[in-house]
Amino acid sequence: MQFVHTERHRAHDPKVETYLGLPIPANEVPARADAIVAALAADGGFELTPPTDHGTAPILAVHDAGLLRFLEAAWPEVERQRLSREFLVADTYPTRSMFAGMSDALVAARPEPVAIGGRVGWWGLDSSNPLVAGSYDAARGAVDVALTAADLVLGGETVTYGLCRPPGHHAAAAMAGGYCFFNNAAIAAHAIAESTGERVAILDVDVHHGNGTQQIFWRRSDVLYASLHADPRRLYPFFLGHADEVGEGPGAGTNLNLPQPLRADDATYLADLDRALEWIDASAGSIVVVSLGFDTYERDPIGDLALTTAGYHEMGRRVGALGRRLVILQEGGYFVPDLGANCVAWLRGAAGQPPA
Ligand code: Q9C
Ligand code: ZN
Repeated sequence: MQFVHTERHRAHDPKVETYLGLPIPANEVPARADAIVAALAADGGFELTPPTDHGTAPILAVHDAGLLRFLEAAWPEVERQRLSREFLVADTYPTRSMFAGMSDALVAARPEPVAIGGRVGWWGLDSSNPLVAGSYDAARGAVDVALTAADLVLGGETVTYGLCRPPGHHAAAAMAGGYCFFNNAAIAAHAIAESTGERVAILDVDVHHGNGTQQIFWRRSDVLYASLHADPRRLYPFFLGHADEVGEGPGAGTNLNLPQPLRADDATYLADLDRALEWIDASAGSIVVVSLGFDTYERDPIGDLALTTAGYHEMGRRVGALGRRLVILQEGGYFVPDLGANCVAWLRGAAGQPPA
C-alpha cells in the first residue's frame, strides 16, 4: 500500500494546549506521526510517497477565503505585535447567544474584527487549538497529503493512506478548532466528487464527531457523511454529533451520526460500524474517504471508548470488504506508544491482510 507523508508536519509543534483555561502538555504533537511512520516502515508493506503541491484552489473550494487569510497572517501578526506568546489561542468567541433575537442578515453582516485577539475567536471553535509559528505551513502540507492520496486512488490504486497532521475534521468552512486548521478529508472528498462526478462517502471513525465535515456537506447530496463517535453530551465537540442531525435541503438524509455509549467495546462499536457500512453501500459511488482516528482506543488520554488493537484490524477488514476504493486519512489518536501498532492493524485489515 502507498502511504503519503511529508516532514512538513513537524513545523506544527505546540508544546502546550489549554484545558479548561490551564496549560497542559499538547496532545497533537509530531511524535504521533513519527510513531506511525516507524511502524509502517517496520511492517515493510507500505511504500512512502511524498505529496505534490496542490496550491490553494482545492482549499478555497471548501473553505471561506477569510479563514485561509487569517491562518496565513496570524503568526506574522503575533510577531509584528511582539505579543510574546509561544502560541496563539482565543479568549473571546462569537457565541450564538450573543446574537439572540437579531436577524440572520444583520448577524451575517457583522464585520471581522481587526485585532488579532478578535480574529482568532472569529475564526475559531475552541481554546484547546494552539496556533504556532509553523501551523499554517504544516496545515497546507496536510492538505497536500490528503489530495495526493486522493490522486493515487483516482489514478487506479485501490487503497491509500495519507498521514495527515495536523488533522482536519473539526475545521468547518469558516472555522478552525479541535487541533484542526483545514479539513483535509472534506477537501479530498470535494476534489474526488468534482473529478469523478460520482457520489463520495466519508466514513469518520475518530472518537470525536467531525462537526466540520458535517457542516461543509450539510446541504449537499453529492457527499455522504457517516460518523461513529462518543456521544457529544459527554465529549468534545459537545454541541453537534447527535443522531437527529441528518442534513437539510438537498442534503437531507445524507448525514448519519451514530453516537456511542461510554467505554463502548469492539463488539458494540463494530455493530454500529456495520450500520454505517450498510448505509454507505445503499448509495451509489465507488470511493470512500475514511477519517481515521485512534482516539477510540482503550488507553487514549482524551477519548472515552474502549477499542483494542484487534478491534482495529477487524474495523479495517470490514471497511475494506465494502469493495470500494479507499482514501484513508489520519485524524486523531493520542496514546502515542500504541499508535503505530493500531495503524498497522487497521491498514492491514483494510488491505485484506491478516494481523501482523
Ligand atoms: N483535555 C481530534 O481528535 N479538546 N481532535 C481536548 C483535552 C479538543 C480532538 C481537550 C479535542 C480535539 C482531531
Ligand atoms: Zn478525535
